[in-house]
This record gives sequence, structure tokens and C-alpha cells, in this order.
Amino acid sequence: SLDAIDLQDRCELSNRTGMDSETLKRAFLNNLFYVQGKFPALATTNDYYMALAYTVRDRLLQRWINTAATYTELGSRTVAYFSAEFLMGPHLGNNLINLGIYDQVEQGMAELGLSLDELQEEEEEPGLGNGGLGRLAACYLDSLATLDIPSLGYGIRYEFGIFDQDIRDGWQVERTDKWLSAGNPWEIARPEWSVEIKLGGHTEHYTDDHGNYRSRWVPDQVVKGIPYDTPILGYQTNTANTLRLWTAEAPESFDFRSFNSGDYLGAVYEKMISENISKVLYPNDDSSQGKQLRLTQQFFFVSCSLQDMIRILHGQNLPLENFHKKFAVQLNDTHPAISVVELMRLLIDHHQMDWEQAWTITHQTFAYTNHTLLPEALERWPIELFGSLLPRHLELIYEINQRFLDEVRIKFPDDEERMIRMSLIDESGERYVRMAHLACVGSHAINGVAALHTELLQKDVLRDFYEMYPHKFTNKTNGVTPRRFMVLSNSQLSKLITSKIGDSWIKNLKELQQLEQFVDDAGFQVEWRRIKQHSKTELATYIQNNNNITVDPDSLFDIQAKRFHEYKRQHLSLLHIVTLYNRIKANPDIEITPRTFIFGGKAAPGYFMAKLIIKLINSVGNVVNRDPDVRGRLKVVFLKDYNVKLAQRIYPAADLSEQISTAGKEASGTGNMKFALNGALTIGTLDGANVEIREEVGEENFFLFGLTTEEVYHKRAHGYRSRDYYHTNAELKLAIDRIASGFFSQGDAELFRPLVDDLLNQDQYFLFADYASYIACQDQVAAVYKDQTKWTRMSILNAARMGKFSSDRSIEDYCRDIWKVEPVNVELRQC
Ligand code: GL2
Repeated sequence: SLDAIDLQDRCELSNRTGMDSETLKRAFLNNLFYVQGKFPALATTNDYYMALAYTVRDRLLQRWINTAATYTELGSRTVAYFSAEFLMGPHLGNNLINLGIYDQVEQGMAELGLSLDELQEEEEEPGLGNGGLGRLAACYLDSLATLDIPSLGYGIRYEFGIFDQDIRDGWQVERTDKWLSAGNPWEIARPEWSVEIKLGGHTEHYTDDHGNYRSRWVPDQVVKGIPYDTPILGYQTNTANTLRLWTAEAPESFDFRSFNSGDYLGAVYEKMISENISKVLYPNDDSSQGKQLRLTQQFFFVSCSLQDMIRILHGQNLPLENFHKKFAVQLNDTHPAISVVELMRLLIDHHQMDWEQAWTITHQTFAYTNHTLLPEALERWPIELFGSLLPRHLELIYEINQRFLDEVRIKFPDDEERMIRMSLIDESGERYVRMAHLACVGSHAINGVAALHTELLQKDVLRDFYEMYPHKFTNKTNGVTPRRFMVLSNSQLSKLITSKIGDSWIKNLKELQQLEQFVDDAGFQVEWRRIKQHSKTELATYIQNNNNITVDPDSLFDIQAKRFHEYKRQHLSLLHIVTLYNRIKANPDIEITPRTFIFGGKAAPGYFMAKLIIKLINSVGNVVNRDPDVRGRLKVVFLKDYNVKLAQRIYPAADLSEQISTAGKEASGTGNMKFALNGALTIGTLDGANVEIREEVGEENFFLFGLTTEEVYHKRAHGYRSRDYYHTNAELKLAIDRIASGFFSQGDAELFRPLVDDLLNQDQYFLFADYASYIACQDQVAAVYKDQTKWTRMSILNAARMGKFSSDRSIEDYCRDIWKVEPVNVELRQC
């Protein structure tokens, strides 16, 4: 029988776990033959990539199975990270790093005449997120596994992730992202754990056999959720946690119903409608679109996940009353906030729990992270829409609200205004369900993502909730994983660092501080600069190949890479470019520090102004890059299709990182951390995590400019008039006039008018107010760059002082303060 075969023998026989170069090569060739069905002579690059991916996956599986077995045996307390987005990036390289076999595999492939870089390039990245919020979730999974914390990521397996961006005639054009079309070797479908989801219909109320008043939901649609699991291996540990993403399908029973009545096409139509739920990621970053399909997606993945967790609980013979002891659920923004109500419904309607107990469990289960201060991102759903999709949940929300408002009334008597402000229902016009309020009421902990952001939440956006529940609030400053964003993406710098201070910084980023002892070591400085130069040269080659623009790796690489948003102010950087250009035109022999301005990022497809800013960058580039007067001193490059893969090329090559949002608008930012970790200096405002980055690296190593949050508030309150700045600053006026005149748009003075008019008449993000300070600061940047020794010193200190911004530190903070969860050691026992 199977049992009779010693498991370890089976592993060794099949060569599926060995990590030495020879075993890996043999396993790779086996997979090419048995999985891809190819001889090397006929194999494509994709065949080779797949064969390697399966070779790596086999090594993951062993750890994954042991991890699951350990957690099940121990009944370990587990973190469930609920997120509508997981922007994972390519898996292959990261798994090689975390398994500790990157160099062996690179060498093994080379011996077979293959380039590991090329094979990694072949992987279609799973772009199941928009930007920072989704990437944060991915960094957190990496840290959870690295720190041996039992955890599950729960989300949606979108068939189409974030769109691919093309640039045509300077405009953004969106193409669908077919990330699954070549197959996904990293996931395993688990149809045996499918669950059913209800939608629509109505509710019924009845008295049960024990005389209790009960409710039930009679849906008019049922959808099946199928889990697909991806192993998330930690760095140099046996822990491999699970990312469980749900795909929607029509349940077979429904097909049959229509099929039996002869309505075959109706049955297929129903299937199609069901599958739409997990079809596509909404491409909006930091703003909400009140579409029914979006609410359906949120409810779909949340209900699937909670049902799955109840199954796990039962599988471990734990009572439902222990749900909150077994699981800590983190709500990544309000997208999964409907969980609060869905768990109440499952406990009360399905498991006959009484309200008080269900509420205690629910509220001790959930914690909520807020990721934005922007009003347009605060989710609210029209009551009508909400009630038609989730009628039972609406009833439960009314009940939660009533009990909550009773509490408010007791704590703040005779304060009707406060009750209106805090209600879960917005009744000021059309009625809405306020998801942030629901998340605050239904969670035992609430956090912002940077110190300033949390402070502003408490003072402003969630002030009433802070006054009501001050004990719930804490700050959890974001972090990024040094495995992907240093070890994998900047291997030369990582190796230099390791040669000086050993490799424990990779798991304990604070140790980078030891680099400070080499800051004035001339040999170290030379090496540091050489590596930066190398990364810049590689990016220059990429730019040559993709944009057909020649850039000088000796010039200052000034980079802004992030989603396009007016509040992030890519157009402030543009005003700087136009200003430098104007200075050259006025005085062609002027001394200017040569710079290459590099932009990358996507705009939401429906965000006109953001798309116009992309067009303006390309238009200015077209003029500046070709003007002989400029003589190569300025170059403007827009890199299309910014994603995780491209980000990994960009961070190592940056000299200057642009973090120039209007103060009080960027909750945290995480790109700012990745750039600085890779030795870029930051030019930035006192916004989001910039504040803490500056604190860590020292003000003398950070280029600060611009208004503070208070100054912005004050100006707004006292009637800000951007036009006054335009009239009093000659360089600003000239820059704006040039854009308005059609100079960059072949004489078309209409093209950029919406942007120019907005800046002159509104400028709600205070570009004009910050312009002079920004330009002065950039002049200082240019001056310091000329002193390469000074610059290198600042660069080393920036990297050396980034320890705080490891996602390991963030996760430790969450574990200690919110989740109350401990590491679990996994030993390899079986394969
Ligand atoms: C964001 C914030 O805008 C960003 O500043 C923050 O770093 C990330 C992660 O906390 O969250 N909020 C948001 O809605 N998106 C973000 O990137 N999309």
C-alpha cells in the first residue's frame, strides 16, 4: 500500500526536494519532459520557464504541506489578511531567493545554456492590485511567512488583473492583462473546498421550534466560490503559508434547473453572469466606484473566506465560540468591511447564536486598517443598491446601528449632530451605508499606515470614532520586504552589504545601521557608486530598447514612479522640467547638472486629468529630448506599463526619488521606502511616511520642501488664490504660459487647457503654492549632486537608516499590538 512506502524515500526517489545544483538540473529536465512534454530541441522559453517553475514548486510543496500539517496539529492561532488586492509580482525569483537556491539555479541554468534572467522575464506577473495598497498586502504575506506567523491571505482571483498600459501618441491606452493565458504554475485549485454564496432576493422571518424569532435569507442567485491556493514561502524558513484566492462559478444545480426546463442558453447565460464576479479588478486607486459588481466582488470573497474559516475551525474540532481565538482578521481598507455583517449573519442565522455572543466574537475578530484620507476613496453604498444585493445584511446593519447609536447617546448625551455624523447610514441626501463607520464599529482595533496619517485620522476623518473609542486607535507605519526589493532586485548592492556586515540584515533590517562605519571609507564609496552606476546603465539599456531614447548614465536619474494622481503631483515635477528647459532656452550656455527625468505609472482609465498629465509628460519629452540647445543635458522618459517587474529595475537605478504629494494627502507611500533602501535620496514634502523617513535618515540627508499639512489647511480655509503665485513668480508664469501656448503640443493651445485652467483657477493640490520652494530645493539637489563624495555619503546613510521600514517590523507591530499571535516553528518531517 501507499502507506508502506517510506515518505522520505519517495521524495528522494523522485528527486523532488534536493537543492543541489545537479539534482535541480535533473529535476528541471524531467519537468521539461514530463510536464511540458518537450525535448530541449523543441522547447520554447516559456517551456523552460514552466519547467523551472515546477521544479521550484516541488520544493515549496514539501514545506507547504508540513506547514499546514503543523498548524492543524497545533490548532495554531492564525492571521487572516482580507484584501481585495494582492499585487504579488513575479513568483519565480522571489521563491528562489527565499529557498536560498538562487545562485545554484542561475549556475545550473547557465550550464544548460539558459539565462535565469530571461526565464524570469518570461513570467507574467499576477497584477492583482492597483498600487501601494495591494503591494503592501504582498509584502505583509512575505513577512508573515518569514516571521513564522500562521496566516492566510484571502482575496479574489481576478481573471484580468490591472490593465497593461500602452502609450500611443503620448496617450495612455489600456490593454487587458491576460496573466493566466499561459497557465499559472504557482497555484493549485481546491474545488473540494468550494463554497456557495447567496445574492439578492429577500428575507423571511419566522419563529423556530424553540419559540425564538429568527430570520432567513432567500436569495435569487447562488454562486459558487472555488479556492485557488498559492504557497507563500518565508525567507530561509520552512514556513510556507497560503494565499487563497476565490474564483466565481455558477453552481451546477442552477444550470440543471434551467436546462431541465429547456432553457439551455438561459443556463449558460447564468453561468456567464456568475463568472463575471471574479472577472476583472477595478482599476481605481485611492477612489471608489459605487458599482454593484464591485460590492458583489467584496461580498463574494468575504463570504467565501469566512465560510472557509468556519470549515477550518470545525476541521480542528474547535467550537464556533472560539472563532475569534482561532482567527485574527485584518481588514485591508474598507473593501472587505462587509465581513463584519457577514460573520454576524453566519453566527446568528446559520448557527443560531444569540446577538450578544455573536457581536462579542465578531468585534474581537476584526481589526481595520485605513489607507487613505481622500474623501473620494471613502466607500459608501446607496441603500437601494445595497438592499437589493444583500437584503439580510441591510437588516443587520440597521440593528448594529441602532445599538451603536444607543452607545453614542449614552457617552455623548444631547449631541444629535454627533449621532448624525457617526451613524452607519448617511441620511444627508440619498441614503448610503458608510463602510468606514461599519469597519470602525465592528473592529476592536483601528490603525493608520504612518504616524502623520494616524494623527490626521484621529483629528479629522475619524475624529468622532477616536473620541468614542480612543483605545481602539494605533499607528502601524507601513514597511516593505527587503527580500524582493533588495536581495532579488539589487543583488550587487546586497552582496556588497553582506560582504561588509554579514547577511543577517536580510531578516533584521535594523542591522543595516552597521554600514555607517563605512560611510567615509573611500573604497566602500567607490564600490557603492560603481553599483549604482551599473544599475543606471542597465536601466539606460532598457530605455534605449523600449523608448528608443539615449540617456546618459552619468546624469542624475530623477525618478517618479507610482500611480498617476493629481495629489501625487507628477505635474509639479513637470513644471520643474519646463523651468529648467526655459532657463536653457534663455541662456543656452547655462550650467546645468545633467538630469534624466523618468516617470512610470498608470492612470485610472476614467481619470481624465491623470491621463492628460501623462500626455503632457510625453509631449514635453518630445520637445526637450530633441532640442539641440539642450545638448543632452535634460532627458524626459516615460516608461510604459509600470508594474512590480519594472519597479524592480527602477529602484536600484534611482539617484533621486520624487515623493512630492501635497501635505496631508498621501497616507504613507511605500515606494518612498524602496527607493531610499536602494540608496536614492528623497526630495519630498512632510507627507505620509516621508516624515518618518526624514526622521530616520536625518534632515541633512533629505531634501525637504513645501507647505506643511497645517499650512495647507490654513491656506485652504483663508481663500487660496493660485493665480497670485502665477503673477508674482516669473519662472512659474513662463512655464505655465509655454504649456498653455501650445509650445509642447505643436501649436495646439487647447490640448492642455483643462490642466492649465485648473491650476490657475483651483489648484486644489497647491502646486503653485509649493512651486518656488520645490524649485529652490531642486537647485540644491543639483548642487549637491556635483559633489559625488557628499552625495554618496548621503546615499549610504539613507540605505543604512532604513531599518525601521522593513515590513517585518510592521508585521511584528501588528502581531504584538493587534493580533496577539505568536510564531510557530515548522519542521520538515514528510514530503
Ligand atoms: C494607499 C495610499 O494611497 C498609500 O499612501 C499607502 O502607502 C498605501 C498602503 O497603505 O495605501 N491607499 C489606497 O487606497 N491606495 C494606496 O496605495 N491605493
